[in-house]
Amino acid sequence: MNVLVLNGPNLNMLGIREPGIYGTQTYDDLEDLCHAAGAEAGFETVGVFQSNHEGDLVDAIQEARGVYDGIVINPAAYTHTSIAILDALKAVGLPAVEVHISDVDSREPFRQTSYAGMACFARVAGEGLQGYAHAIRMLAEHLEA
Ligand code: CA2
Repeated sequence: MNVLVLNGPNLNMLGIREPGIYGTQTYDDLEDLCHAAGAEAGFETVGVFQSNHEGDLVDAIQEARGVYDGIVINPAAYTHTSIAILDALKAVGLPAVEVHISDVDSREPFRQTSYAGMACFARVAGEGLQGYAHAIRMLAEHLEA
């Protein structure tokens, strides 16, 4: 089993700004956490990719087909705007889990619409970086069922 973890715009700034919302750990810490959680959950390959560009995320989703068994995705701000990412997730048809570091439902109203979430079988939000480990475990359980 192979999992791809995708991260959207500005998540490379983790640990640098807004620690009150996103914590003090860095993007490198997040990559390490995903590799460890993926191995622990039984994934052979854990791909981790971040981009600030919508099209690059769409490309990564398309290229996951035939390579990965599922996707964990934090589209960041594109969560709330990107029909292109929703369409790409639907097009590849891979099981996907949406993850957010913050509790998006308790923030501004514009964060309460999730297009990408419409193509995901589960969502984890408000658990900080550990939410990625939770999402990876959920994907593993889904694939094993
Ligand atoms: O809570 C999440 O994971 C979000 O996906 C993060 C996005 C935000 O637009 C979503 O509504 C919720 C923002 C990511 C920006 O990350 C930063 C990290 C450190 C400093 C500044 C931004």
